[in-house]
Amino acid sequence: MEKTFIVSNMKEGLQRIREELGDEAYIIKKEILGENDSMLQHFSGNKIKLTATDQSLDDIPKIKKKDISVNTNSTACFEKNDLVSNLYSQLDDIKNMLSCLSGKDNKDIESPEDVFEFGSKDLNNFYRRMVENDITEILAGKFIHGLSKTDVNVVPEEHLREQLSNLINFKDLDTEYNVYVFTGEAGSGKTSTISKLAITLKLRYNLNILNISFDTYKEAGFYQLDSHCKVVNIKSIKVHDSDELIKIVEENRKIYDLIFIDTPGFELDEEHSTSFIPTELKCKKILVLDSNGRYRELKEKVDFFEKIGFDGYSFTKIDETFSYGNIYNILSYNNKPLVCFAHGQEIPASLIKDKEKAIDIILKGLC
Ligand SMILES: Nc1nc2c(ncn2[C@@H]2O[C@H](COP(=O)(O)OP(=O)(O)O)[C@@H](O)[C@H]2O)c(=O)[nH]1
Ligand SMILES: [Mg+2]
Repeated sequence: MEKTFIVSNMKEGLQRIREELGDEAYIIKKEILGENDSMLQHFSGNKIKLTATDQSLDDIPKIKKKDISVNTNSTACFEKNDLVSNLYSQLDDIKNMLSCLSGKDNKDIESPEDVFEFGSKDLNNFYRRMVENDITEILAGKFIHGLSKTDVNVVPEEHLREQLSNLINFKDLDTEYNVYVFTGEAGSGKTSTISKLAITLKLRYNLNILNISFDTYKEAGFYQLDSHCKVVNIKSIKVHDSDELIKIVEENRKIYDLIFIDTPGFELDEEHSTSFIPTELKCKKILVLDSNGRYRELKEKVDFFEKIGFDGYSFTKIDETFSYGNIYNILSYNNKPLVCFAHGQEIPASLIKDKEKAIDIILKGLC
């Protein structure tokens, strides 16, 4: 038999149910009478409507056994089960309320699994690995979407290798344009990179290289450059202002295969830094970026040096970074190529000038 009771509280309800339906009775429905059911009203003494039955458990399809595995002899447990299910429904209300407040319908919030649940498990896992290695969710998502659109048999690592291959261009630097300015923040590794690069190219291709130090802030910068490079007969000279720089470059442009120009370490808050390299100087500019740091910070640096304009990146301190994803993020940010990178303090050994080796190192850090 099923019966409805209108009571003031659960204690009264349980007592009446036991009296009328016996000790084996169960509550199958509970409603708080009044306005909408809210937590506040639950505790404010509104009337409660209880529907109970003395049928056996197996005959009650709506109620899961585990939810009401106690009988009315145990009043405390009876109330607890009821309260728990009530709390769950209150939690649902709160969740809905919060999503309304945030202006989003729950259904619109997609987790990575939802986005790619139509793809393979491998793709999902690869996406996660990319994100765990600090590749932005947007770029990782684009990558996986691109992959799922192309060929189902493409291995994600290979696709990433191909993409990196398009983002890295080490060749340009060796030949075509022969005046290179290295710019970047103080301590990013400009002077070390020039030393490594000049010595490597001299030893590997016997190129005729001139270094010009335009580091008017740090006297030691010139000696740092000169002391390493003179060992392999690379000349380094120091200039003191833009006019002298332009004069020396023009005098030597045709004599040397390559001219590398070292600059002072700019600070991002120094607006004058952006006009430091004379615009009339025909050169290519390499932004030297310390690969440590968060993507947002790196992007800020890139935006700052974009005011001067630059043609490619040299990442340094790869040996100290845990965040290889940022290299991918930055290279994808404005599609400027990576022209070389350094993974240690050793001069010249820690410079990577071999494209495949560079890709191997980045992939290893990412996958
Ligand atoms: N671990 C590590 N240290 C580096 C790397 N490149 C440069 N450094 C160190 O970073 C510091 C600043 O380098 P420096 O070339 O003087 O930077 P600059 O101020 O931009 O010219 C020095 O102590 C370098 O030895 C690198 O790839 N890895
Ligand atoms: Mg320096």
